[in-house]
Amino acid sequence: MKTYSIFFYLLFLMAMQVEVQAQNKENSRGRVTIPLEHGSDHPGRRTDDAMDHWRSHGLGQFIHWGMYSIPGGEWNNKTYTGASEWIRSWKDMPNADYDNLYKQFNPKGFDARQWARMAKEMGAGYMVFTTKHHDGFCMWPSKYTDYTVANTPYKKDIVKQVVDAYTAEGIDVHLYFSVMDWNQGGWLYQYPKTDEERAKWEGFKQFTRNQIFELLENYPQIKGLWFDGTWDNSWVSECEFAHELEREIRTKHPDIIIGSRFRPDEFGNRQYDANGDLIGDYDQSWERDIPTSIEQLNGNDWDCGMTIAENGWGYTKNPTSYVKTPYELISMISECNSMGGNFVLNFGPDGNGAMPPREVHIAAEIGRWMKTNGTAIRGVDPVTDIRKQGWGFMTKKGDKLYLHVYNKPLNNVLRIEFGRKTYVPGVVKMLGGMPLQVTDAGRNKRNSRLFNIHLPEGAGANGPFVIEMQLIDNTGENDAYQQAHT
Ligand code: JFZ
Repeated sequence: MKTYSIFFYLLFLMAMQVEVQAQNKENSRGRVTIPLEHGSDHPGRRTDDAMDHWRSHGLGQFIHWGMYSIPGGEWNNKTYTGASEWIRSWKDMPNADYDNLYKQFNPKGFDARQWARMAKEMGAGYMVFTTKHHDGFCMWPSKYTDYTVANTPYKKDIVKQVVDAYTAEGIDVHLYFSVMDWNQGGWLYQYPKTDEERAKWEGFKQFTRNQIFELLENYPQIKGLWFDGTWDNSWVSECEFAHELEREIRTKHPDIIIGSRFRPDEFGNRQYDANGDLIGDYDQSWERDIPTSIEQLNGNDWDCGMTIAENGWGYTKNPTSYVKTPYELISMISECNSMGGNFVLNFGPDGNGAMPPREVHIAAEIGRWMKTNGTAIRGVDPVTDIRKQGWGFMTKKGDKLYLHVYNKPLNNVLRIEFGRKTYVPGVVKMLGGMPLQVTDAGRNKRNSRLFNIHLPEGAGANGPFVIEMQLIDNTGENDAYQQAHT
């Protein structure tokens, strides 16, 4: 009797398995997946021109500018050590003080064309601008709230000036928009429980939708929306609303680029859905962070938003943390691009609209490097068929391989190792400089081809440098090193 029940139980389990498998479907990568209504809309990368163009930028500029730029991380002679754009949530700054800052917002030093020229000089292909951060203040004259630039002494539309100035410089504009809004009474952290909360929340959802469409209506030139403030339970429970809204946005603006932070799937997964497929067009989770290998990206597009200080995106009068050097930031540009990502460096203008001098200096230093080496950053692909080597990072474009050198060998001989039957070097030169001599350095035990690149004496004196190497196909090679018997 007992044996029989175990037998039937096993039979039941097997039947369940068959049932589950019947519901599953194969996704594009051939994995078994569960059916999702609000998961990824396109597992795998987008292949259209707009996305190709975005992918080709390599370097972007982020700008955080808002009412938090007035206190700049300080209030009543006290210094806030958190991110300066979060100062309103600091116990030492009363909300009422923060919420009245707009009455003094009159940035006489603001000149969008000057910012755009600085970004152009730096070598940025696109920029992301904060239209509304968590505080809810709108840098455009929104019809849906009074808490906007229209009600400051300044009055004029800032988003419009930024969009126009950058577009005129040939720099694509993406708009940052925080869904979380500390100024709107309808914003909730938790999913509504009472009728009153439900009514407020429904109102807030419509307000959010209205503002997003207002931005698309006002600034049709924009190329993307960079959403933020979407992590709370209230929004994470709105997979259907958010998905429908994303579809509507895409219908109105078919080329628009939206990252993985906007909407959750029906299980509340963010960035990646329950099947591990990316939600949205690119992975937005590498914030102030760089993957250790390209494998971690699962073939997805990605961006790395980076702060110059340790943390904190808005203007900070006196940074309390380490401030990155131009060298370190340039190295991050190479590193991100070697794994196919865009590096988006953040700037925080002060309450008067002026870029802090230390940030102007950083932009200029990056620009100096990009002028010579930008061809190894813009429009490049990651290198997946040559193993990573200790002197730095690699990118490629067609038959050109770029060697971004950050660790120069002491003997001035840079070794490159190609796998067997892959490539041998053609013409090799320093970007912005002379042709370089290359000599054959034999093979190693794996039959990898080794080459020595002879560096000129002063190489690296002005910072990191890039070697351009023409790749010659060597897949047909048939001689091999005679292995010793061990
Ligand atoms: C958010 C904001 O809170 C912050 O002020 C800034 O605007 C930044 C660009 O975005 O901060 C985040 C958001 C998400 C993560 C980390 C910080 N995240 O997913 O790790």
